[in-house]
Amino acid sequence: MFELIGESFKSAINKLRFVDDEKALKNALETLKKSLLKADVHHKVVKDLLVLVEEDVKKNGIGQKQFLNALKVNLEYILNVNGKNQGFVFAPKPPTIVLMTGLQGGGKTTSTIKLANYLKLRNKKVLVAACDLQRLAAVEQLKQLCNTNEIELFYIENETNPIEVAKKALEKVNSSMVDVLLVDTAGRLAIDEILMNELKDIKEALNPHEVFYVADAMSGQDGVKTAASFNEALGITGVILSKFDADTKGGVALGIAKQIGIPLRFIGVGEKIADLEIFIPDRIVSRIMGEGDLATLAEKTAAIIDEKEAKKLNQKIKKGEFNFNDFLNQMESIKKLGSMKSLIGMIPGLSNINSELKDLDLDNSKEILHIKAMISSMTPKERENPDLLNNARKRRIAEGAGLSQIEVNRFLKQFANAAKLAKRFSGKKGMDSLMQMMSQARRQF
Ligand SMILES: Nc1nc2c(ncn2[C@@H]2O[C@H](COP(=O)(O)OP(=O)(O)O)[C@@H](O)[C@H]2O)c(=O)[nH]1
Ligand SMILES: [Mg+2]
Repeated sequence: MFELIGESFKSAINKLRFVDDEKALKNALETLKKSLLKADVHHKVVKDLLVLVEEDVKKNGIGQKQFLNALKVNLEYILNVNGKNQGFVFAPKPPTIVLMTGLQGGGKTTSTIKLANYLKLRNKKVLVAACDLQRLAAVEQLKQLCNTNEIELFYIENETNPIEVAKKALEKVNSSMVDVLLVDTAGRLAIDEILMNELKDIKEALNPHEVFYVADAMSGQDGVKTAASFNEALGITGVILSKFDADTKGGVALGIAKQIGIPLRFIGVGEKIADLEIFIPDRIVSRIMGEGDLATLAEKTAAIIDEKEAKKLNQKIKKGEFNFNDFLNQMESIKKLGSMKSLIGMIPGLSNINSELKDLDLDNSKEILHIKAMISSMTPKERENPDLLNNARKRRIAEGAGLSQIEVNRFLKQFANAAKLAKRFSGKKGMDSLMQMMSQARRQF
């Protein structure tokens, strides 16, 4: 997610070969400055960060370790806005009311659905309110998104006044057991008074706990300026940075909190519903430094794993009964965690893993499409029991999937190996074996 910035830190630190070398420190700071500016971090934020890092290093002695520490501590400081919320914060008493704002096309509706999904996975009851009545297709877009993702939507057919919809949605959540109300609103191509007045009226009607501004990462520093204007006119409590996947530089994410005094709360990293990352400064710093982020990974995993199902699966694995249906189910679960790229970045030591695995797209990878084709060519009995697959059956499956027998055999062999490996991990010494495998993997990459 922050590859460029992570790289620039590494190259700055590498300038410090010898301890107590003032010239090397200057060099390292200069390298850092150049690369941060190139990554589109605002120049004032860069300057502040450099002054802090230099002070700390001089105080603690010039060296790589000190430089790294100073960078970590002060980066976290820069990303924090003291006293303000981090990540998603629930109101002391439900329902939590969240108003989503931003320019047209910035990613409000997409982020609203992603947030609804994020909360749903954490067992919260969510209601989305359709208050964008500017674009004809906006309500339709929400209906479709909510429908496919099983999210409850509140809308009023043929209503033209978004404030009415907001009021009625509020009445509804106040009289039912809804945990979070997410209110999607209309945007404009640029800030205008009519839009701001509409938003102010909606805000007054709702009295929301949070007002999120959705900023398009691709608009760079312009996006930061617009966020600041929204903050002045309306008062916002958090920023969601969308389309971060399309922004190779990443600097806006480092500067925005400091620049506008409002914390960055979430980052959108793709068009799919799972492509939303929670932004918590210390965790992000750890990821940038290539140290992983196990806290977020554990949270994500806990949110999608049904404990009962997990136990059942573990029993099956132990008995060597893991079958093709389980495999497909597992794949679906992994998809809910988000992209491979972001998952790998969360595992300590794996951030340098080769990019092939990082770019693995579970929906579109050729291998996975092949595997799915093979499994769909199996009979229900075969899916339940991999041992049934004799040569005649394998031939039939290959034909059905449009693949060669060699490919089918290769997959079945891999599957058997994976099942064996999983069996080993499911035992008492599972964790030890896993650690062993991880350290082997680390040496390979
Ligand atoms: N790649 C990518 N595209 C996104 C992201 N968020 C939104 N989009 C796309 O941006 C476009 C506009 O998004 P939308 O939510 O309709 O914007 P709105 O007008 O602010 O509601 C859509 O095509 C989305 O698929 C993101 O995080 N990554
Ligand atoms: Mg929209």
